[in-house]
Amino acid sequence: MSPLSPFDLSNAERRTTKKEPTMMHQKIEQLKTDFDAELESVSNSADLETIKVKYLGKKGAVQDLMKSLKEVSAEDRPAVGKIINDLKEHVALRIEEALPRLIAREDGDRMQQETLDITLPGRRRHAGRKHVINQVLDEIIDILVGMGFSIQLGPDIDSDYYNFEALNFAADHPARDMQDTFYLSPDMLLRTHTSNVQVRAMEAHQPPIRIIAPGKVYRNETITARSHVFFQQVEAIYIDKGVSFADLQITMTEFLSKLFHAEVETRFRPSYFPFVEPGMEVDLRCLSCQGVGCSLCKHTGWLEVAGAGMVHPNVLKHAGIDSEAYTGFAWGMGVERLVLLKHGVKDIRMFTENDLRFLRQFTSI
Ligand code: 2NL
Repeated sequence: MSPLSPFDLSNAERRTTKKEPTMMHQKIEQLKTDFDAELESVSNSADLETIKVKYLGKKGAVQDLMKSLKEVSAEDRPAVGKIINDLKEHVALRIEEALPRLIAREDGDRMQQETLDITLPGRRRHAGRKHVINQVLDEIIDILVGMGFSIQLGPDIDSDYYNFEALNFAADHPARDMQDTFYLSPDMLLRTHTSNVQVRAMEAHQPPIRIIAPGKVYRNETITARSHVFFQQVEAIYIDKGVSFADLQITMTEFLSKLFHAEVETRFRPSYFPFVEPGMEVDLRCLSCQGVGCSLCKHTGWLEVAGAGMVHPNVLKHAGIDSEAYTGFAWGMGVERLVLLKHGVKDIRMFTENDLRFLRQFTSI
């Protein structure tokens, strides 16, 4: 483009009103210097955003320059326009570079202040599960309910009458002794078996009666690997016309086969309990050695699993049931003992020590 002629008045006139390119250059240069200085001192991403708006916004400094471009002579306009565009690009690029740097610094600052270390690996939450005693107890209940028994519950604290008297315990029976029973008062005690539940059931209903009484029982004994001061018991009672000892044997054997998922062999050994006549200890052919002899069965070939017998006529009479018309069988078994056998646990104390390493070995069913 030819330089303006001094004689071209209209052009000369225009020149006086138009901005000098050098003036624009200076202005652009100044803006760039200001921007660089401001960017240098910016310390957070919020301030950076303010700067961005100030320079690149619709009403920002760069846009102002663009607007004033129309005051530059047509011949200088493209060159000046390019410089403004270069400035715009420079500003945009520097802001783009600065942003991740500032964010990283802010994150770093926050990490310094945080007492919570989010880089630590998470802690696994363990879902609770049923205690192994309750797992087996529930299995026992399911089997017996399936065989026609219904569940009955009663008090842990009961009177001498329901725990002993109604069950044909002689006044001087050793189980009444302070050594075996936790007395709360001369008449009240912690039940030593769940037979107190059965007594109430017999008082309340005439036969046929076919119930099980699961629950905690308490005995004042020395705590060892095989006995504890409290344990879970499941008692069963079946009273009707013509209930026989054979019914007891077959019901018990069927129940144990279901519990141990095998065809078990049982043995009924005469024993004494005041509330039954005859009384029996029920043995199970050793699950571990099948009777050959091992440490589990102490080389006897048999495992003791329950006490049982035919309900004593005195017990029936006490509860108001005609002992001439009706007979019944009953049994009582300790749940812990069955769990020892089912899972090969060596020490009954493990069940109440709440050692999660022990308890977690038994997955819920
Ligand atoms: C044992 C022995 C047994 C019973 C419990 C019973 C209940 C009533 C009448 C007659 Cl109401 N008998 N229960 C019978 C024999 C044995 O338990 O050593 N259990 C852990």
